[in-house]
Amino acid sequence: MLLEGKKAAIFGVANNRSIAYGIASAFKREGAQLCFSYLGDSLKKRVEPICEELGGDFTFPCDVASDDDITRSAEIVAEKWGKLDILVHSVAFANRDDLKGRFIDTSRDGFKLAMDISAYSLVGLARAFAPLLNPGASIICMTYYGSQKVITNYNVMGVAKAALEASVRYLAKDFGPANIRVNAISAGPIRTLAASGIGDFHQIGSLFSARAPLGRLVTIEEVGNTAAFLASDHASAITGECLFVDGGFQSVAL
Ligand code: NAD
Ligand code: 0WE
Repeated sequence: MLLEGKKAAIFGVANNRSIAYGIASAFKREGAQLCFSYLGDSLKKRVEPICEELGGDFTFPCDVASDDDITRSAEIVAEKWGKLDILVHSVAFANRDDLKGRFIDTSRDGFKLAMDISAYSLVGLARAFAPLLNPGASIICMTYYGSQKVITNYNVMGVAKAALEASVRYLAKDFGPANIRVNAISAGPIRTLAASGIGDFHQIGSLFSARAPLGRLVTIEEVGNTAAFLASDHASAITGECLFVDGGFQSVAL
């Protein structure tokens, strides 16, 4: 087992279709101990059964928009476990109205919100959890190709993901001397809660499958297996990197 004896904190499970659920399942299979954050009381009811199903140790509330919540999360994990080996950030949010129409119409507040929840939160979590992270620890976040090329309607989320990917590189530099690695996984489109909140997923899926060398969508299990590798000691020289789990889509132009 790849992750035996490692402790992982997972941010971003909403239900059993979440990418974070696929990651947590792979971690569990590889022998990691798990804990889960949830956003608000409505998600607590969903995340607690998932924590039980996956044999997790505990859950805790965290709205990543709140510095107090982030600080408290690190305190809870420190009280329960002392140290941590893996931190998974699988969180993003923008106003629904900003994920359609023209990017130019993004308001200052909409821009700030997307950047705060989807990019800054990685920096805030990394700083709060830094004192807990063991040498060899791994921080992993989720990104999307709309950060690098224009994907219709992804708009302000593309800008926020570009900031997230740059943050991964700067965090990797800061954490390197402590032998802590920071990486992103760029997943192809997956029908999750966040993806069904957008208009025509069916069309995005068809266009994606038609271009991707593997000719199909990717699964949360495949993202989970990649995350398990990145979190493991087999990836001990990989940091500041963005790994595509996209069936090769990103490598094809026409
Ligand atoms: P999801 O809806 O299952 O997960 C998104 C999570 O973000 C939810 O658990 C939600 O509670 C959490 N969240 C939102 N605002 C928050 C806040 N203020 N504080 C704490 N948590 C908050 O959807 P998903 O597709 O699994 O998304 C997970 C990550 O994967 C996101 O970063 C997303 O951008 C990324 N991603 C998704 C796809 C896709 O096609 N689904 C592709 C590539 C990358
Ligand atoms: O990162 C994402 C989704 C992020 C997201 C989704 C929502 C929907 C509901 C952020 N905020 C919200 N806010 C809501 O109110 N993905 C990679 C999935 C996704 O989103 C798209 C996509 C794909 C793929 C938006 C436009 C076009 C394609």
